[in-house]
Order: sequence, then structure tokens, then C-alpha cells
Amino acid sequence: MSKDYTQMWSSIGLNLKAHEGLLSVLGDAYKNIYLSQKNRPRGMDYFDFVISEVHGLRIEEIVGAKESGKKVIGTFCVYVPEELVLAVDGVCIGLCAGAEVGSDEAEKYVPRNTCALIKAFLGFKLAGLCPYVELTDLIVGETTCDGKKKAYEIFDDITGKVYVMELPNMKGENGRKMWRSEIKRFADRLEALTGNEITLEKLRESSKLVNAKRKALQRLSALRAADPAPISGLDALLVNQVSFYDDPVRFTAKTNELCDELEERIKSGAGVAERGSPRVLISGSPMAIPNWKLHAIVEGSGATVVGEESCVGERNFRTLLDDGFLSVEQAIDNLSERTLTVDCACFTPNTERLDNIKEMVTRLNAGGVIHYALQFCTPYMMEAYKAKKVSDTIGVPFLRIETDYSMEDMGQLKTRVGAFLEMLQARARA
Ligand code: BJ8
Repeated sequence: MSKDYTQMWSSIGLNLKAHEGLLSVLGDAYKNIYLSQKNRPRGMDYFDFVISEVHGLRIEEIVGAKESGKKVIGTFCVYVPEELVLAVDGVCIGLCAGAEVGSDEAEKYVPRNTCALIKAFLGFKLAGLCPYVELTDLIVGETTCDGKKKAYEIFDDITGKVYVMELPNMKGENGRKMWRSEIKRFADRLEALTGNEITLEKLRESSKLVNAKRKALQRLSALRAADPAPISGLDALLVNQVSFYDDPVRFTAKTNELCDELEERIKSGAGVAERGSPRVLISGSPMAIPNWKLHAIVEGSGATVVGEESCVGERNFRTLLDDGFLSVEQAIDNLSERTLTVDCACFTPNTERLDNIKEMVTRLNAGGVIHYALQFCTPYMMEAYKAKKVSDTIGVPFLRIETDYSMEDMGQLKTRVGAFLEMLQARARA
């Protein structure tokens, strides 16, 4: 941290002692997992800095934004359109948590067999450890999986700030109609909260900004197709995780700078691994910050993660918003259509996701797919069956992993991932 933020954390209402412990554990984990990597691009310095200040400078910025009258909107899902939040001059922050924190407290509210992501967002709040949640004026939930849907009721009891968008389960005509009306209802809610009108001009501005962020992330993703990959999967995952917290304009500029450097690396044949070493696509449940567990295991075993078929990955930025709208109504139509291109396993059927796995394996030259589902994440655990089927049809080895945020299964995971990578290497030699 660049300075002492104790006063700020105290005024936000954090549990200072527990918070100090959390920062120290996170700092150590970051040092071990990230800073020990060899041959990192210089452009990662910025992202290292963001992480070192994730509860410092960024929180100070958000406090400043609130003092200037802006509202802070917390979200948990990529179906919630950031463009609308920015169109009312709001600050949009992803609230998903990726560490096992406050689980005992969380389990007083939800069953033990609840996915780690849900337990973590409850746990962080209950333990007084999340400055972002404390600073929100509105927390937006959505009717995706059953776990989240019910957890939002509890989270509203605890915070009194939850607003839920009703997402359909199917993408037919009725579902589309309903979702469009939900986007409109959300726009109305934001106007009422902020007192700012959502105008065509504001929507044009915010769409340009969010599309630019998506383009930068698309660019980063495309560069990972090179062999050797110019950036580790861990670093690329971090950039994706930071995209949910950072100021969008600054984030886009820094990601594009990083991509400029990666282009140079590719031209000179530089990368993070030996040419021809195993390359893996990870597909499944999102990995919220600081969930680096699987990437660390895969890359610690000598392979490179070249893509994330995930919401903290391509599902978040694959489709741009059609920003050729001529009215606010048309913009709402386009926002609704764009979000419905997201291929979450909460939908049925969800064939787009299978096509996207195929497309990513090919484009990124992945030699294998590791399907990652958080334990008790029924939608992704179930969909692993179809993901395997599609990997089989294209002849790509598939490993199915179910895990949580704890470190208890590290040994077992290392063994399974190691055996899988050996198999990929043997295939490459044959
Ligand atoms: S669009 S993936 S961000 S819902 S891991 S809480 S699904 S039981 S996070 Fe998600 Fe939106 Fe879908 Fe993406 Fe439930 Fe699974 Fe837990 Fe999950």
C-alpha cells in the first residue's frame, strides 16, 4: 500500500483486525503466485499496482466519487449492463469474491453445500472485510442459478440494498421480451436512484467506453493464440479480474499498452514458455479475485493456460454492443440482445457455449480442455457432460475438475492435472 488507509477503512466500517490479517494473507499469496513468475511483461506492473491498492487507492477513488455525488452500483453477473450504470454517471463494481473468508459465518445463513462464490460474498460482508460492498448504494442481483437467487434474499436482509433483475431460463421470444422489460426496469431504477436521466447522448458515450474495454480484452485474448504465448494464463486472468473493479477508461488504456508490448514479444518470438509446450483452455465457473488456484497448478506444472471460457474471461467480452442505436428505446433493445448472447449454463438449452468451446480450442491452439466447476455449482457441473462431448468430437482431451476455494485438495489436483498434462505431451510427441 502506498499509504496508511486505516482511517478510511475504519470510517467505512471494516473489521480492522480481520482486515489486516486478510491483506497480509493476500499479499503473501500474490508474492508466491504472481511475483515469482519469470519473464513477465513489463505492462503487468500496472496490474500488480492495482492489486496492491485494491483496498487502498481504488477505494479512496470510490469514496471520492461518492463525495462528488456519484452512486456506486455493485453487481455479480455479466448480464447486468454496465452501460446503464455509466449512463447515470454511476460507478460499476463487480462484487464476486474468490477467497474462503467468513465461511463459518456464511454457513449460519446458507447450507454448507452452497458454492464457494456465494459463501464468499456473504462471508466477506459478514466478516466486515469488503469495502466495496460497504460503499455500494445498490447491489444488483439476478435470477441466474438457484443458489444466487436465494442468497440475494438473505443478502438483502443483511444489507438492505439488493435489487434483483429477473433473467429468463430460455432465450425464446417470451424470454427475450421479459428480459428487455427487465433492462428497462433497471434503467428506471437507476434514474430514480441517481436523479440522472438516461439520454441518447449518455448511452452513446457509455457504450463507446464499455465497447472499448471489451475490445482491449478481445485483443489480449487474441494475442494468447501465439506459440509461445506472450503472457501467462495467470497474468491474463488477473487482467480479466481487474476489469471488474478498475476505472474503465484507465483500465482500457493500460490493457492496450500491455497488448502493444505483447505484440512486440510475439514478433521477436518471446513468450512465457517453450514453444510447443502444453496449452490448455479452462472452461466453466467464473474465477473471482483472488481465485488463482487452478491456473497456478496448471502453470506450476509446466503448461500455459491460453484462454478462459468463463465470465471472468471471454464470456464477458465476446460480443460488442451494437452501438448504432438512434433512440434510448433502441439502445435498450440492443443492450437486451447483447446480454442474451452470453452463454451461461443457467440457460437451457445452452448450445452456444459448446460452439464457443470449440471455437476457442481451435483459435487458441489449445491441446486440452480443463472443465472447472465450483463444487455445488449445479449448472456448470451438469454442463460438463456436454462440454466433454464437444471436446470428444474435436478430439481434444478433457479433464473435469470440481473444487472450491480451500487449499485442502491442492495435492490431489496437482496429481490429476500433472497426469493430464503428461497425456497432452505424449499426444504431441506421437
Ligand atoms: S453469467 S456464470 S456471472 S450467473 S458458481 S453462483 S452459477 S452456483 S456465477 Fe455467473 Fe452470471 Fe452465469 Fe456468469 Fe451459481 Fe455456479 Fe456459484 Fe455462479
